[in-house]
Amino acid sequence: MSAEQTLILIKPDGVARGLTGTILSRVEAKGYKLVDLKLVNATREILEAHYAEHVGKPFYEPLVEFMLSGPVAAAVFEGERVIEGFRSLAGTTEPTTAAPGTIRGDFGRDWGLKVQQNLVHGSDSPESAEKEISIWFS
Ligand code: IDP
Ligand code: MG
Repeated sequence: MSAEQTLILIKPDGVARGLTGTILSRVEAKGYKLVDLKLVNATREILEAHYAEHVGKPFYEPLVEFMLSGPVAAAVFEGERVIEGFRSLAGTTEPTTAAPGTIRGDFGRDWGLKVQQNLVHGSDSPESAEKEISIWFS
């Protein structure tokens, strides 16, 4: 059986703020292995597939617009329990209350927008990871 993989995105706020290297470095320093990496200008088609579970929620359209607002760094990392491990490094969804020491807790805040700009995405299950890796790296 091959090692677990996860899809990590550095969202447009993270790339625009010059935090791409800092964020990737935290994931590498934790010990996970970088296996693929690229800068992407997402399309609506990619985002509709990636965020299908959120269609119809009040933040869905603002989320898609935000993700189209600039380049995204997409990465695949690998290692035992990397899905859970990266979500722990990222912190909770709301950056205001995400724990200090996490990526969202250290670098994120609420900007009073309809969507939380929280720097990173990480797959939440092996099924999501497989689907998301094929969406971003097909
Ligand atoms: P996650 O990124 O922590 O897994 P999800 O619930 O999958 O969170 O939501 C996807 C993204 O949508 C979040 O990262 C955040 O940018 C945005 N989002 C989620 N819930 C809300 C909300 O209640 N208000 C505004 N934006 C939200
Ligand atoms: Mg999610």
